[in-house]
Amino acid sequence: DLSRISRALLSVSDKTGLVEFARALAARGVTLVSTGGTHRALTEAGLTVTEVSDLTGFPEMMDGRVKTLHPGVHGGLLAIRDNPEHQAAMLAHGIAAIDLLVVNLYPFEATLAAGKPAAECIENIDIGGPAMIRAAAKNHKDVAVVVDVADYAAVLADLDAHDGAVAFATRRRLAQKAYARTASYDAAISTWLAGEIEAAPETQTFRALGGTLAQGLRYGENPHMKAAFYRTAGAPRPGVATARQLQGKELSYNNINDTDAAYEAVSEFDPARTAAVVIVKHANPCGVAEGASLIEAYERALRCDPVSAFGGIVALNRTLDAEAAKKIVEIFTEVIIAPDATEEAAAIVAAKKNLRLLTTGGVADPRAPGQAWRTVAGGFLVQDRDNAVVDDMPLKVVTRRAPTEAELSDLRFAFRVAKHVKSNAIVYAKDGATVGIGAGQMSRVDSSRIAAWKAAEAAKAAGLPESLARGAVVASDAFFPFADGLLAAAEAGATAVIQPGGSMRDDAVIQAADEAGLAMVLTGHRHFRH
Ligand code: 93A
Repeated sequence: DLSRISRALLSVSDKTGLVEFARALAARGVTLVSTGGTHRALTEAGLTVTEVSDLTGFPEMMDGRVKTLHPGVHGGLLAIRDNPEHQAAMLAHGIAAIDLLVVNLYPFEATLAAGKPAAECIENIDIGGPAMIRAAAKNHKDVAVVVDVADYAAVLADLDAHDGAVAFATRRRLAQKAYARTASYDAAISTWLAGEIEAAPETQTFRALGGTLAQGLRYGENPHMKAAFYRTAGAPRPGVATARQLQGKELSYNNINDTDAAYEAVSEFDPARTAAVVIVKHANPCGVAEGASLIEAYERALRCDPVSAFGGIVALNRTLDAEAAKKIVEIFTEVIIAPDATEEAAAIVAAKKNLRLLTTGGVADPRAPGQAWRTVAGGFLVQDRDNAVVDDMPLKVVTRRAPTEAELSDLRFAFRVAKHVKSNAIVYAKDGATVGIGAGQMSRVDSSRIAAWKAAEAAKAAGLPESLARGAVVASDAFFPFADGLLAAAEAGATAVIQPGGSMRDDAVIQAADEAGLAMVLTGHRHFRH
């Protein structure tokens, strides 16, 4: 798997570390070949270097636009070393094998960033460099390609460790990096050109993220913002991007965002175990419940916050049936999304012309790996999707009183929901239904108070004398930094608590729980959602 490096072609715009690297290669018996400016830098440093025109039989021409684009170079990079026909072709045409390619590209991105005129940006689009990089990377079985100054030292170390060869594992890693470089280089050029021709947003910024246009949108979060909906490549995940819209108005930007939140949340509930419904408003659940049937789950989810549910998104984890459909269409709803819908249910929904009905073919696996992106000014963040599931977490009882079986089941339910509520998230639950949700507050104690207040409001709306928080359990998406949030829950009537733990003041929080007679379990996992 080892091939000795005997000839290297160096062609670099960024000449940082070049002379030292070339000198180290020469000292190891490597013959050096290079292009105009690189050649000059090396000979000035006293090194012996062949000019690339000696390989091609052509001078560099057209302001350097054509210097390495020639079989004398590409044949040397692409020939398969143990292929007799390739060897014969090299011999017949006087092509010399190139074992190591060192290229960094014309500084297109830097030229653009410096605000240079278009003609200068164009001149800085490298053609020969990427062509060589891609050729060498394709032939990484025999050739090593270096596109980053930062890799010089590692390549030298590899040469020394392998008797003048670069190990296959290194060559493959370098090839991967090489294609990443040419891909990002072309993406930068394409994004720039899109901006130059004032393209629609769908061809501008978003292209760089990779994906195919699913739908142009009337507007974004607000009417003055243009927007588009993209589907990403890779294994399709049942959800809003892959769903079939059976009827209703065109989805809006906010609909898609909220429907995604709702379906990702309802996918936490295994349809083989229970029916479940999530009602979402503004990307937060305002009611979540399990039930023996979808209609039961829907009615219990609705009871949590019937006011907010108006104009909401309803996600179900089983085939929408007629009974549930009849109940859902009683109030104004924007979107219904489910794995499937019976014909009868679809007919009931059809009576509401605008109501969108989406079917996905199945629920998504909450444990599936994946990535989540979001933009920041001048960049974007990438992270793993939160695929931690409470059922997989060993729960640690930290209070004198352990939760009862019923409490434990509700604690898991509440934490499952809290994962899908914007932080700071506080979720009250009882008998597999949320009864009060506090979302998106800047202080945890405020979320606690809001959740408790919502539970009292829900009781009033249902004509019940006592807050729904009484006898419920409570989940917190992150640890309680102080005892106050926990005490607010106890005051509201909660009997058990689930939270990640890990606060400096865990001891004080546990003591407060004990004093209030609460049972508390720690998950060791945090579910921030910002
Ligand atoms: O203008 S090019 O696209 N045409 C070429 O044939 C070519 N070959 C190498 N640019 C080309 N290069 C690039 O020249 C390399 O990618 C490198 O960035 C630069 C090095 O030129 P010099 O050695 O003259 O400084």
